[in-house]
Amino acid sequence: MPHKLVAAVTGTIVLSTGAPQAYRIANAAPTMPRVLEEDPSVAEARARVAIIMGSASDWDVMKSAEQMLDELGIASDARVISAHRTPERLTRFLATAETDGIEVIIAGAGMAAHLAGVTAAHTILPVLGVPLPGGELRGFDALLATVQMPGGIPVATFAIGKAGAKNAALFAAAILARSDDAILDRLAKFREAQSAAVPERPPRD
Ligand code: AIR
Repeated sequence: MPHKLVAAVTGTIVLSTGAPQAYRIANAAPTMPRVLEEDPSVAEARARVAIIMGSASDWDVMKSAEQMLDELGIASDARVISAHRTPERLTRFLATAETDGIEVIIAGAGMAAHLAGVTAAHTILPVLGVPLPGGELRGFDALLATVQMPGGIPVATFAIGKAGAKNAALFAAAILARSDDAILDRLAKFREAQSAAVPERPPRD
């Protein structure tokens, strides 16, 4: 059954840093083209999910999280924050994240990936860790660094790379959907569309 497009909007939000950030709500059906139109009425919308990553070089993978959240109509805020190279930026961000309206943090890093763990140490917001294939070990190092948290400070750890970034976004949506029926509805539609897009039989030449 074909899926209806859900109307989409775009606008601008000002985050706590004062930096304007693009804000999009797209259709929930992933196979459908997006419909975007200006709607100043959403200008007050604030990011509910933060996407942080250890390096700008991680963006090619971590943008999969932003894209998935966009498809589900969830505003997000993406930042480069390194637990090692910019530790003060991390503590500054975490000091106000919750009061700024952030409800879930997705943290992606490669190599000695301490970002998700250190983030979880500073907040009781749910932290979703995405190990990234940035180094010689192609993400196995980051996977172990992210998943092997000592008891008491949890990080929900996802697959290495783009699949992990996408699933972290879906998991963030599932968390928000517990208290947001609109997101619950879009998540259900996403699952439906995903199932409908799987062919019954393999392609033959
Ligand atoms: N990284 C940056 N600071 C701490 C860590 N673990 C990670 C980044 C990236 C990798 O180191 O998340 O995946 C390589 O970063 P770069 O900037 O050298 O490309």
